[in-house]
Amino acid sequence: MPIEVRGNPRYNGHYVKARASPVPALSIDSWLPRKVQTMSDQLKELRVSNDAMDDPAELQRRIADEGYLFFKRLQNPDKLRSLRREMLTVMQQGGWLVAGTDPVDGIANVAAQCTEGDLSYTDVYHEVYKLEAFHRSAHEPEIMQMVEKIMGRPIMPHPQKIARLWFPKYTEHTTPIHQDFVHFQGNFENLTCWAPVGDCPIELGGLAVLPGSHKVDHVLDHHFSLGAGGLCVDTEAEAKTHRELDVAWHTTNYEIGDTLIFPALTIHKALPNYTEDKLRVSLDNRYQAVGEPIADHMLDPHLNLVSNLTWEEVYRDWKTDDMKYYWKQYANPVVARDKSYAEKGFAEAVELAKQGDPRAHLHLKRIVKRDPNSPFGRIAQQVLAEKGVDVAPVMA
Ligand SMILES: O=C(O)CCC(=O)C(=O)O
Ligand SMILES: [Fe+2]
Repeated sequence: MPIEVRGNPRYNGHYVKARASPVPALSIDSWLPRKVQTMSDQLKELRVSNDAMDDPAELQRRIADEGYLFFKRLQNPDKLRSLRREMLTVMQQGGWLVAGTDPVDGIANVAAQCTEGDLSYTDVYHEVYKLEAFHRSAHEPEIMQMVEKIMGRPIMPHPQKIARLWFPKYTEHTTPIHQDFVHFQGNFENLTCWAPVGDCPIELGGLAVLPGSHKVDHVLDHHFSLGAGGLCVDTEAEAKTHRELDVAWHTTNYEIGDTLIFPALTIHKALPNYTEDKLRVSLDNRYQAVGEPIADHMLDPHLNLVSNLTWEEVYRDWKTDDMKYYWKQYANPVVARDKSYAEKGFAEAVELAKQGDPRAHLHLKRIVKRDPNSPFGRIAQQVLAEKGVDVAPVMA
């Protein structure tokens, strides 16, 4: 089978080999590239911590040492299955699934491909975002209790919940290597809980972490990336000075209910969705100790700057009130978002676009399409015009 390396490895943040399809069901071993060149090319199994579930001291020791905790079936598979049906039904109504298929199978209409930053993504995502069950899922006792054991003090979920709805055969938009702090901020102790809503074998593109990478103990340089979030760490370059980064990526064939928990400095990425036609659906929510600072944007619905969405719109059809504005009962200091990470990424995209980089062109086109009159949108229009790049269509 031919193997090709896609894109500019310095900026795409994956260093993965695109595979010819169809992709068979894979074990971790069979996913190893034919020629293993560096540790970063290897995939190993996540350590399962179910044995320590009732031992907070051991949980705290492990996460301090390894930078993540992984639990099999931490969450109730039946509740997640029902959430999956609700979410995918909305996606089918939005035209993202092949008409007439069972929504739970998540069979993507590949022609509808889009990602975060596209208006067509938020058109459907924000309908999913209105589901009461989606928000409630982040507050289930099994997660809340686990996060509280790990943090050792009262916690709260961030108001901004996140789902990722990732199309197949769209691998250059895969979430690149990053630390969550650049996106969510607040404080380094915040925890991310990532969980697929449905089984997520490796070829569907689950999350992978670099164990121990949080020990770099600071926010690494992030660069422009076309992938979700738009920012990526060059781990190969960083590993020259940070030996703790010269380790293998750890991931697994996730099953429904499995949950990965990690702090804001742990380096992680998603694997590409190499399936023929399956949407990957997952949740990533953040938790913080009550009383710690929270960045202002985490009080808003996700991607509300791409398309305006208010909590009132989110709540419109909810059957209960107990979860509405729940965070207002906590006195967490609110801090302004540090926009420097996003600004640096944009400046790099502009430089690359001037050099003719097609990924940067695509990124700038997206910005122009969604917000032509914003400061970034105006610069993007100017750079694309100088390069003679047609702003439409956005899709490559
Ligand atoms: O699911 C993804 O693709 C990205 C998730 C992520 O980066 C996170 O959970 O922090
Ligand atoms: Fe992340």
